[in-house]
Amino acid sequence: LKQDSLNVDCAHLMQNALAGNRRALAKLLTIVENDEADGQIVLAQLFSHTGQAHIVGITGSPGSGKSTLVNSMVRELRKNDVKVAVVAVDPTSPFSGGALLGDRLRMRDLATDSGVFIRSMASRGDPGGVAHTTRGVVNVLDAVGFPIILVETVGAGQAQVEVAQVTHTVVLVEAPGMGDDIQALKAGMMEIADIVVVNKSDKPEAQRTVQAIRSVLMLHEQRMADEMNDVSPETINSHKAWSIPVLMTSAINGQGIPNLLKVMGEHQKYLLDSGLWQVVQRRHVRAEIEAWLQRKIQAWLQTQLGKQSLEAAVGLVLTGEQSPVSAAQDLFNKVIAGTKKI
Ligand SMILES: Nc1nc2c(ncn2[C@@H]2O[C@H](COP(=O)(O)OP(=O)(O)OP(=O)(O)O)[C@@H](O)[C@H]2O)c(=O)[nH]1
Ligand SMILES: [Mg+2]
Repeated sequence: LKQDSLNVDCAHLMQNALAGNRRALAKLLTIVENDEADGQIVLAQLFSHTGQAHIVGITGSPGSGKSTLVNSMVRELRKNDVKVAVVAVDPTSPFSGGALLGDRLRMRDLATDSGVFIRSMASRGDPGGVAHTTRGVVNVLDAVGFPIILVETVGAGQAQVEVAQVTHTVVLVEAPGMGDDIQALKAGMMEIADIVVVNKSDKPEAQRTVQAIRSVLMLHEQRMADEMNDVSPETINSHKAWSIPVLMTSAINGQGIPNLLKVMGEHQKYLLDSGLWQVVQRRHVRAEIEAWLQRKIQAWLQTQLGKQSLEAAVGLVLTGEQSPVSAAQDLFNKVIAGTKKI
């Protein structure tokens, strides 16, 4: 990826985006999302500017109030003059189109605020998963200087869990009533949560939900203790494990939002002080390299194989001469042997 191989338009977009131009930023993100050759060069060139932002995932049960909460958080951050970017990920459900539109309307008065940038992302069956495309978008937003990036998952699905592969801090949002059978918690969401929020605390059952979640959490406290094993002793300044706080918010009237932001800041500080920040960064970079490698190998394999040899193998399987696994092994051997046109 040569520096000068970026076309002139793209280089201008990048300069303008780095200078704070929002339209240029939006166009740049489209290039990165579409994953064309230019997108890869943009990411390569911007990478040295990344690593500054606190990236926070907002995930949890559908309808628990994530979007309302994000809206409320953005307002509070802007009151304190903190710039913030929001990425809404994976609107694949047939309902989320409407939900997203609703989100946009709610955020309408924020659209003219140059300290806020909101981006909705469609999942497009990326072989590297939702996380891969999201990471590209987040990296660009980090590079252009947003100190906080909120990554909101929409509805239920894989994006909920994958958000942890892109973020430093995961906020799991639950709502009263939903917590009674604590489905989300059982489905492993607790494994990725750093902060649990019981939203809609204006509802009377909220306190009971908080209690139910606290008791489930006791069983998961081991997680951070295990994670500490990945950190070399000399980088650990504090051995105190993070104990997952359960907070109450009412996103519709802004209650508990300043406290949530405060606790997010405390989690960031905890990661930095304990050396876990580097562990997380390392994990992100490793996942990113792996995703690119996977994609490049897949593309290379396709050019090596060609459509005909694959179809020929299908034919052999259908006539009973080979099994799928032996056909795959044969193709693999031929590719490895360096056969150009099989
Ligand atoms: N009573 C009450 N209602 C809330 C609160 N926060 C959100 N809601 C309502 O809950 C509903 C769902 O809110 P959303 O913010 O769209 O929830 P979401 O989690 O983003 O939903 P999906 O994106 O579809 O998963 C809306 O009708 C909100 O007005 C709250 O604090 N209290
Ligand atoms: Mg939403």
